[in-house]
Amino acid sequence: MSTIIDSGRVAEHNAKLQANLEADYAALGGMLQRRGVDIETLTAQAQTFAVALPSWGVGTGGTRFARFPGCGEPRNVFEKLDDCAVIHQLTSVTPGVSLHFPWDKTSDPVALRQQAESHGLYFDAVNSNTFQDQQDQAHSYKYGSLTSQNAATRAQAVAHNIECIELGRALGSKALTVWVGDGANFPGQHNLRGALERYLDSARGIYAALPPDWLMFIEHKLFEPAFYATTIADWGTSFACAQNLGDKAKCLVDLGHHAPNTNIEMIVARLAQFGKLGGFHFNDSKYGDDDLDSGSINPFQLFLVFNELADAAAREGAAFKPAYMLDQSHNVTDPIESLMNSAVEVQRAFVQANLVDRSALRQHQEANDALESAQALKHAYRTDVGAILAMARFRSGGAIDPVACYRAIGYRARTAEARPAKAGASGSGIV
Ligand code: LRH
Ligand code: MN
Repeated sequence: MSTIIDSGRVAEHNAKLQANLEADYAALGGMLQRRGVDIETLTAQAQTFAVALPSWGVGTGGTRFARFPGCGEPRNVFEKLDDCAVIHQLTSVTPGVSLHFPWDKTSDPVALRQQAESHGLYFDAVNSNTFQDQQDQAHSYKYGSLTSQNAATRAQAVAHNIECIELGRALGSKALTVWVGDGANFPGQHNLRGALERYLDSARGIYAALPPDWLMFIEHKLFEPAFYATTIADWGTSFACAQNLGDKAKCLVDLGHHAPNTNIEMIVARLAQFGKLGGFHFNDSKYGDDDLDSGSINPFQLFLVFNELADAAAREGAAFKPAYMLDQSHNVTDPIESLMNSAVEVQRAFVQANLVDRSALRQHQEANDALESAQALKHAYRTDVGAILAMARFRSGGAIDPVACYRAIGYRARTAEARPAKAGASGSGIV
């Protein structure tokens, strides 16, 4: 496997931190042993964890107001892949990359696949885009795509999704994520049932084009860009559509796509119970779809989501494999640093959830001992598993401290040299 960063520099970095890591690891191991927990089991589990990177997240993001690009921005999908390779090399938990079309469209998918494989990367779910009009597009999506009143516009949107499947097949992907911003800004603008009927009719066209071993992820979102009614606004609508379409249709939960204070972990439990939990877009938010770094605002919620995933895995075993992906916008940080940190925060929630004593929890629940039930979760959540995450990285060839190693190596300065900024690169929005 070829690496973007000289692995000798990573070893140099680790050599300075190894002794402290082993001391912290031994101390944590001792403490967990007294709790009847074998630290090696948790570390081995941590080494199996993987969360995919959003190709659109390695460039600086923005809002409708402005985007302030950083230096060394990736200018095409090949450079985005290089940055993803750096993140995986240092964290060892991000082998998958989720592409977005047409932003990542390439005339040479074979070369792209070879580059990915040369860095030990693979392509996770691909994303279609019928929320923007492309240069030479025949029909505008201003009034919707899969739900458009105009049959030719719907057909165009279905054709785009089928093209995404073809591109994904060439890259080895096995799933298509369909998020549409379709909706209304005024009461009365849409016949609400009619819009969903048109959505389902179009989605059946996409579903019919899925290869036998592919999945289609329906991503719900409460609002934005529509601000009165969004056609696929919540998990209930997404679930009903996935049920209606068939076994290859599943629901994707983007943590930022819910009203404030929504009990997202309960949505996860429900979708898992009915076999329709396809995957996640992890991020964090305070108000709307803020796309902030995972675990940066409400890490306890992230833990509670993974607690439900651990419960489902305990029930369904290895067959339970939702797709884990990040979907974030990095407006004020180095995207590579934010993605490394976020991947580790998601892995942290996974390990903490595996630390929950499920049999004790069940006993407390069956005894209606609300306090001890809550404490059983808090006990795991309050455990600092940092040494397990660092040891998992170290043993998998990653960096003990990815951000410190990345800064010491000066990769960003290198890309700033190699990738002169594109004129007029500012502007707004993502990518
Ligand atoms: C919509 C969304 C969707 C992507 C886009 C980049 O808000 O979460 O997953 O297509 O962000
Ligand atoms: Mn998303």
